[in-house]
Amino acid sequence: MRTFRASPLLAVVIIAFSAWPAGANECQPTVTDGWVRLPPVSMPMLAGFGRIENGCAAPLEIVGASSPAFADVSVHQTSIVDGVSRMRAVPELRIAADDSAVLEPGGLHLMLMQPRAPLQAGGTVVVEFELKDGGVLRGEFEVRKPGG
Ligand SMILES: [Cu+2]
Repeated sequence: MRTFRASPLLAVVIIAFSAWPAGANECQPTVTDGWVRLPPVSMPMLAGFGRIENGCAAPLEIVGASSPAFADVSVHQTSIVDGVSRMRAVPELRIAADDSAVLEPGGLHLMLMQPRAPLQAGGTVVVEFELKDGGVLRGEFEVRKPGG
């Protein structure tokens, strides 16, 4: 294989195959186990839960969210203050490198306001998280009946 070292094209191919898949796999944060809680009666406000995993070497900074299925989406944090459950908006959610954020009832959640159409159990809602660096993280959330 005397031509091996002399081929610039082969070198480019090797670099492309060794660098590209690693970058695509390791440095793309993901949304897993996403679901939206379908209330027993129609409500103007729903909650979404799931897990945002940041497998990147850099922190993930979420500064906004939107969905084609809702007029307004924001990240909220529920906490108990003086025995009363309250929630506040989280304008910037920072997830450290190799860490994840869990959105669950009673804690962090997505606040989904004013559905554009009635949601059906088993359906999917897409949410796009807006990142501080200008990127977008897309997540899918399954619509579930309470207790279902
Ligand atoms: Cu909320």
